[in-house]
Amino acid sequence: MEYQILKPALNEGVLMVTISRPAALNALNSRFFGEMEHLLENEAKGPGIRALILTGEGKAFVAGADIAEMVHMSTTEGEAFGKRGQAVFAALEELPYPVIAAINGFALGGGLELAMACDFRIASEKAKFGQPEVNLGLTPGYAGTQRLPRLIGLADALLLLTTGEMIDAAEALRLKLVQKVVAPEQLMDEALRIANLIAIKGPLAVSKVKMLVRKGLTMSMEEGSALEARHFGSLFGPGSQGEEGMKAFLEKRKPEWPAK
Ligand code: CO8
Repeated sequence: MEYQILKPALNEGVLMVTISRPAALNALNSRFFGEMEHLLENEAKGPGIRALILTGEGKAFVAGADIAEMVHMSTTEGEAFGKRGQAVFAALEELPYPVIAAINGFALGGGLELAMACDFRIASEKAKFGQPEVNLGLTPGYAGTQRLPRLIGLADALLLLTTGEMIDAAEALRLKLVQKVVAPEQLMDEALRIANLIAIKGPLAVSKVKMLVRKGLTMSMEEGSALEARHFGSLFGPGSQGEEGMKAFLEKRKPEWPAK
């Protein structure tokens, strides 16, 4: 597929994906979803990928779903557009390695929903956040009503969702909607620094940590702990990544991770 909106670039195990439709503030249209579906099935599944960074070109990360495309949709089309986006964001969330949103500017509506489907969010001091759907007579449609309260709690989520108010990066940090705020010129360096830190760790361990934490949130303490014990055990044994990591420590050298 020839990409028109996404710009993927792979460098030392880190897949950087830039959303580039700056004339419409990177608003999410059908073309975007088609390209993202393709990227998630192809580039993102490439061997050796340890982290993905998602960012936007220009003054927006993403200013929402494309209002010009949505305005004429019927009930059925609106529901289908929402479900397609939900499936794409869920597939992004389920990638077997961390996904980092590097939020350079506006992250509004579907744009904030996209950022929330990432594992963590690093923001520029210039970034702005909001769920302004109610201004348009809409609700969020890409699981924003579900992810926002899970990330920042019930009342703060309802406040943002019902007022549609835009907040700045400092307020987003206070709400723990983002994990770090940096100067605009440091944004990509910081996102890359974190991705590179992850990229040298035990790949299976990182992947399992992500899965265990995410799955565990839907389980009881007992079920989650049992799942953890099973996966912990699976990292031991001859030729395992756990054995290599522990041996490397004892032999005072860097690990060379085996494939499994
Ligand atoms: N969709 C389409 N085009 C957009 C969008 C958008 N979401 N946001 C901005 N644009 C376009 C503008 O129309 C404008 O185009 P043009 O130059 O052709 O007039 C261009 O981008 C630049 O925008 P502005 O001139 O408005 O730039 P400003 O710097 O003055 O303002 C803002 C920036 C504040 C971000 C402003 O553009 C804005 O308010 N945008 C809309 C934000 C918004 O309401 N987002 C939520 C959209 S709804 C949504 O995301 C629902 C998700 C779930 C969908 C479920 C499927 C059914």
